[in-house]
Amino acid sequence: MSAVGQNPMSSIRAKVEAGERLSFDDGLFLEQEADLFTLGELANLVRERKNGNNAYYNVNTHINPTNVCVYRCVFCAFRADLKSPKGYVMSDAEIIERAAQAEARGATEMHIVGGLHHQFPYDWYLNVVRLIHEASPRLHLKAYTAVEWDWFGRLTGRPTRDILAEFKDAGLGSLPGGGAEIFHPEVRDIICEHKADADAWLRIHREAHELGLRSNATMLYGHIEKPHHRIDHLYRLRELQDQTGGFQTFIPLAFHPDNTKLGADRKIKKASVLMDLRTMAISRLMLDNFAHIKAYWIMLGIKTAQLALSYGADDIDGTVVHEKIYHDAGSDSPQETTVADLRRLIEEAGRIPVERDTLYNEVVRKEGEWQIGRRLELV
Ligand code: V47
Ligand code: SF4
Repeated sequence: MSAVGQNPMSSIRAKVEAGERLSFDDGLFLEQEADLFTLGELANLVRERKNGNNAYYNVNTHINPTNVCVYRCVFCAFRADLKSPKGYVMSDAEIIERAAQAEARGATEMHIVGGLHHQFPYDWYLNVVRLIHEASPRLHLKAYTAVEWDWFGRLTGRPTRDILAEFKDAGLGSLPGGGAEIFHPEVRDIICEHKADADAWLRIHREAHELGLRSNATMLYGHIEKPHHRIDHLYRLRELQDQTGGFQTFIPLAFHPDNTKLGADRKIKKASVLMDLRTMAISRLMLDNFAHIKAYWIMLGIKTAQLALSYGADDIDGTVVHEKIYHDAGSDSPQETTVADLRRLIEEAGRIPVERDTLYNEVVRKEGEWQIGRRLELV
């Protein structure tokens, strides 16, 4: 019983029903004591309050121009050393061809992330965005994580704000949420010690928001982190969102241990479905100022993504195509799916499928063409 004699769960329920904010201790209580059904019930209440019965998807594609990376994050199965036979670099022609294929398939978005190559100058990364934007101007370019922006700053000695502005002029549309991992240094210093720290990640997203660029946020869970690290992570994101309002979607990412040093050294198994659903629900409850929570089907698998639509999630990401990060780390979900399958997945879960663009405008399709429709309200 709490100091005022009320069971913590009753007080949390009352706060959620009244639309009041949960505290750090409420979050810890949910992590440690709440049962899955209660978490699901409360998260679903918030999910339906913010997004009704809609479940969003998009038609997109991923491109990872290189996997060669100076960093050695121990959870990453995607990266390659400079001289490794696994390393690759896409040519300009391959990049343009990939964008043309995406356009031909009716994609509205290209998600661009990759390694930080030991030898490539700043202009190489800028050129990727320029090339794609000039060849396929209708594609929204959601490009480079805060870790990459931080690297561009280290390469050039320039402020990241100026770099973001230069990329925006070259065709950058928004920032993906990767690279956040776990902010708390007790964990970050072990799993990715050299790359952008929490302050740099948050500062870069703030700068992007101030320049009018929207962004996403992620959290990598199911490895060495403890409940208080996850709540601390959500808390820091909520604080920044209070100040800028620039985040669109939060995506909890389950650690996939295959072919990773972290998985091998600590003998970590992939998170259970229960852990996936609990994390989804707690994220929905703590991030009261985020409009959307994404159940990334490539990472969760289709069955768990369907369930997650009743545990706080309102978005399942897109058709994807050419996914590497999760497949290198053992994901057994397909690399791509069709719009018909995505819509069926959503309908089977009892939700209404709505195609969105990256910025949450409805996409209207007619006779093989697409147009931007009404703005899907952000709450
Ligand atoms: O930053 C890397 C994670 C992220 C592993 O913004 C791993 O819409 C689990 O951020 N197991 C990149 N996770 C992916 C990402 C993302 C994905 C989909 C949509 C959006 C969006 C963003 O993947 C990395 C890292 O946190 N990651 N390796 C692994 N073995
Ligand atoms: Fe490099 Fe990103 Fe992999 Fe870290 S997670 S090793 S920064 S590719």
